Amino acid sequence: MLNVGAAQLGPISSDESRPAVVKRLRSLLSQAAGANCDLVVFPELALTTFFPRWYTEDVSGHDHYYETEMPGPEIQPLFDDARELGIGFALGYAELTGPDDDGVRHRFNTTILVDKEGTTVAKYRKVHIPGHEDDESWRPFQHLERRYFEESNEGFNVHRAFGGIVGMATCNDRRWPETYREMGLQGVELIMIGYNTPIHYAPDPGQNALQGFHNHLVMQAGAYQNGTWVVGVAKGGTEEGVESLAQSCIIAPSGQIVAQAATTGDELITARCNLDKCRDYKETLFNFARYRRPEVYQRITNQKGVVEPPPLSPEGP
Ligand code: CDT
Repeated sequence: MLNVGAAQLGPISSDESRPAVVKRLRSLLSQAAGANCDLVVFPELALTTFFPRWYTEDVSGHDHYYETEMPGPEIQPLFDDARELGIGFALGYAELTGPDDDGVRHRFNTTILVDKEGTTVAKYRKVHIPGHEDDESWRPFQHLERRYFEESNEGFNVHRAFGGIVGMATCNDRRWPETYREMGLQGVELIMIGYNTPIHYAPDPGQNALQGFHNHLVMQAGAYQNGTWVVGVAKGGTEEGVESLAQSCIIAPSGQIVAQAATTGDELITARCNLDKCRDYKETLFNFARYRRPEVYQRITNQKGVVEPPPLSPEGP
C-alpha cells in the first residue's frame, strides 16, 4: 500500500522567485504529510514558468530558468522537509549540466525522485520533446521545447523504491504507448508523469476541445495495458496569458481514475494505491510472457516514420 499525492500547481509567473515557488511546494508537501502520504508527485518544470513559450535568439537567454545543481540552496528546504516529514517526492525542473569531456553543457527537461530520507534515488530526462526549434511567429505563443531541451537517450528506466517498482515520464511522453510498454516490460507498478499542456494547439486547433479527453485517454490506456498505477500531475491554469490543462489524476491498473483535481490551481489529491492490484492485469490479460509476440513487432524499433504499402498499379493486381 502506497499513499500517493498528486500535487497540482497553478500558474507560475515569469517573475516568481524560486523561494516563492518552493514555499508553494512545501505547503503542498506538508498537506500531503497531513494526509499520511508516502510520496508526492509535482508537475513538469515545477520550479519556473513554462519558459519555452518565449523565443530567445541565443539559447542561453533562458539559462536563469535552469538548475545547475539539485538541490541548490533555494531548493534545499524542500529536501529538508521531505526528510523531516518522512515523505518522498518527484520533482520536474529544467537541468543545465556541467561541461562534458568536450566542454559542452547540456539542457534537459528532468524529473528526480527523492526518497523519505531526502536523498535523490533516480533521475529521468524527457525522451519525447514536442514542439519546434525555431521562432514561429504565426503562433499566438511558442512551444520551443525542441530549442531549449535535448532529447534524452537514456530511455525509461524503473527503480525499486517506495516498496515497489516505479518509473517516471514527462508530459508529451504520456502520449506515446512505447513509454508505458518500456516500463511495463520491467514490471513497473507506478508511473509518475508531470505535464504542462496548453489548451490551444496551434498546428490543429480542432484538438483544443479534446485536450482533457486525450490527456485521460492516453494515461488510462497506458495504465490498463501495462497493469500499473499512473499519477498524472499538471501545472494548470492561465500562466502568462496561456491557458493550460489541469485535471490531474491518479489512475488504477484497471484504467479507472480514482482521484481527480477539481480546480486549476495548487491542489493536492491523494489515493491509496495497492501495488498488488497490478497483478490482476499483469498475470491475466496482460501476461506479457505468455501472450506478447515481439517477433511480429519489429517495425516498432526498426522503423521511425510511416512506410505505406506501394500504390495500387493502374492495371490492377
Ligand atoms: N510540455 C509538453 O510536453 N507539452 C505537450 C504539448 C504538446 S503541443 C506542442 C504535451 O504533450 O502536452
